[in-house]
Amino acid sequence: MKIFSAVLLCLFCLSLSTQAQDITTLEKIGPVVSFARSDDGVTFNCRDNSQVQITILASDLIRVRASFTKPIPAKDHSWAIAKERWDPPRWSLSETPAAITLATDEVEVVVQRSPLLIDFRDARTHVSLNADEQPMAYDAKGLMAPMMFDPKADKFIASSKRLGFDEHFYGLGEKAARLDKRRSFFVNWNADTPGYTEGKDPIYQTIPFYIGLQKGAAYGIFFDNSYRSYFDFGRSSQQRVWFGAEGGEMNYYFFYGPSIKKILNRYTDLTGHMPMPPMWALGNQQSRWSYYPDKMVEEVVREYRVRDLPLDVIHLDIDYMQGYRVFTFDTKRFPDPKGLADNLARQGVKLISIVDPGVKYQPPAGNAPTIKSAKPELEPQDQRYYVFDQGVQQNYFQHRRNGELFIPKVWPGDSVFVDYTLPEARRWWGDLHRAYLDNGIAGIWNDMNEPSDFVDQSGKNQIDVVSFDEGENSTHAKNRNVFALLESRATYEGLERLRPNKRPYLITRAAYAGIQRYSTMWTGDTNSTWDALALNIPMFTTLGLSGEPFIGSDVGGFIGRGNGELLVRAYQISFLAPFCRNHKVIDGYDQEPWRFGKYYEDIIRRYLKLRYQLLPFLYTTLEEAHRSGTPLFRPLVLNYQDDPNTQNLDDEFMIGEDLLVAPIVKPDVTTRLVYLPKGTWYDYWTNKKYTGGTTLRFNAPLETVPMFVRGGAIIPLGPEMNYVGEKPFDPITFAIYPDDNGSASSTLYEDDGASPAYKQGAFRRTIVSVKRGARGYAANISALGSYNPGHREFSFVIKSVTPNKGFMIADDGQMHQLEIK
Ligand code: MIG
Repeated sequence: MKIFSAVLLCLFCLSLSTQAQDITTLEKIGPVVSFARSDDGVTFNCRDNSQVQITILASDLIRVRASFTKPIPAKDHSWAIAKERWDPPRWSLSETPAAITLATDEVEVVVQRSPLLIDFRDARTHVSLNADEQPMAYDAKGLMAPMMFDPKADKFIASSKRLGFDEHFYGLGEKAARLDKRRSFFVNWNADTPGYTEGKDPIYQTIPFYIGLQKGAAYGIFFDNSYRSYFDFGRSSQQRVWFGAEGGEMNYYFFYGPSIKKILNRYTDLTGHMPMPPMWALGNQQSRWSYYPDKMVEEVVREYRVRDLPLDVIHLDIDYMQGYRVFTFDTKRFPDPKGLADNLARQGVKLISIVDPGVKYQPPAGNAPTIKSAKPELEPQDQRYYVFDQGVQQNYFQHRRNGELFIPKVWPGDSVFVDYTLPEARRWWGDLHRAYLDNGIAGIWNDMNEPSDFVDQSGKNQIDVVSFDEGENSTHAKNRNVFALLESRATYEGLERLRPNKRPYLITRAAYAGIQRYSTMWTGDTNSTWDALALNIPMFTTLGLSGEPFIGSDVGGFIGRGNGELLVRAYQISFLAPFCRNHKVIDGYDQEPWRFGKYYEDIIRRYLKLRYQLLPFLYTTLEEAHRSGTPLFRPLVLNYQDDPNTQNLDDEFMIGEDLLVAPIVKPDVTTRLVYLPKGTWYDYWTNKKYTGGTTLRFNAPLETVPMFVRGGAIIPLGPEMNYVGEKPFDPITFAIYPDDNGSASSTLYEDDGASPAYKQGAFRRTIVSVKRGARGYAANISALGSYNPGHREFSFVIKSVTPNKGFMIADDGQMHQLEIK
């Protein structure tokens, strides 16, 4: 009997979950009965009173909105969108009895009337790029209710696309998954998932944006919906890709490439460009849960300096606070935070502090007087906690539907969360950061902002939590996934207001699309295992393909005990990641670079030093990410999308266009196969030339990560240094790797590295190109932009197995033509 009911139960569960994902059972949108044209698109009226709106934002960017059995609402708001007004390009409308077609110079949107099916085609070839497999659908009968977070909040909606036989999928932000998402299924629901392993889903972030690639042509889809969302890239059917959400609008943007870079560029225009962080953010960082008291922080920094290891940043994790009260310092552990910061600054090191969203729930004790101090963060808070007091007085904290204060449990115990959808609450939260800036803190690290809740990590404890949401007073079914985005926004805007001449630097764990406007990110609580290390590569490249260029992972892994070999191999990936920070859990074995002995430390030092030498190259590549959305840390498919060998290649990566790295992600391995795309490649260590388009075996003893430079590239390098600002970038060495015609070129981007003046053109872009002639190499140098980097020497070295002397000139920002013999 018991067994029988268990079997029954299992069958029931099975049918529930398969049914839950079977979107073919949903109600389909009705056929088109009429349509109306406007300046920038067409609104279709359907037989079931549904409406579909197709808006042309640019010739390669089309928006689709659908509203089921009712008109499209007038309200149109998204926290993700940075650019709302677009100048519609030229486009035309035509119709046949069967279909209505909107055509730009690049894309044709063919809307079949009955059933209503949308087909995006290349306007020149008329080849279909992405076509509906069934009409857009909604859950009229509540079939999806059993799997929904809050079936009362709204109705499930879905869009279904034909799956190409050789179609590949990239993106979706932070996923514990491989690069090519073909035949996989994902859920987006920001979740605190310590120790996640490959396949764990969802984890911390929601970026409902993906790129499809078939036969070298790419398109993108951004499903801008913050409800819990689903993406099925042909997992449950060989015909179908679908995406859906547990409420909100069917609202997506279609991007046409055909290049992935062009899609990322548009996606970045739409959801925002990453601002340049201060240059020191590219320096090496060290963290621990938690370094305290102040003496311990100083000791770690001293150790770095004594050992001649580069370091720019050290982090203060949650134990710097008074009983986990954000915007306070525990003055027993840190009696003089400003003094500590000044002391570290003299050694070239910045302090970053963690800030969690959970504000300790602390009604004032008795009639304790309010703290009257210009620096309440340094006063005892045990009777009254100024942040809680202010938030309650101004009604900035979230409430439950029944009007009660929402009291989740996080590090301070009973806590409250700010309603960041309220503009004045965001301003207040941002302004509170004075408490950090006044005490010498240089950057803010936002953790726990899924938001994590110890009562229940699924979010069920938050089901009736209401946010203002522009007057909608909606619940967490809609708002959970944008909580971190809005917290980051509040923080970023606060730092900008408080210190207008410095670039804010934020790090976040959770996110929604658009996060890059405010914050950089790291991949949360990884394990100190080889499997977790291997995941670094597809996770970093995937984040880059999802509009998040400034990324990294706890170097060496967060949870568990690492070892010297693992740590070295981890640095051999992260020394080129924008965010390079070693971090460790509270009860983990120490993991600073020297902890496993001199042999490992010496190798790590070499890679950290190389990172600093590569700063001119990394910074130039980062600026490209800022400007164009093309990330620094790239999968090969981004640079070689026509090469089918790169479609699922995710144990190699590239930095920018020019550097290819093939790390070792297994213990005891000292050789590996490396795929080199077509062209000429130079082994970075030996300058030996290889012809690409093939897979070759290379040696990779622990000292060596296989690394290659593209023939035709010039890599700008600076002097060795132990922190940003220790020395000027003088000389700059242009390492020249000629292609088979003897040509090479590159750009060097420079600005002041600290202020927002670059936004007004205060940068210098130096363009160097080299060509082999009869008498040697001729170099052309020219420069653009108003920034004056001061005097420095330019040195040129032609890379080859036979050493050459190269030569040097003084850079005066003028045009030069030189000969290198
Ligand atoms: O519940 O602040 O991911 O980096 O050290 C754990 C303590 C809270 C999780 C973060 C981790 C950080 C830790 N935090």
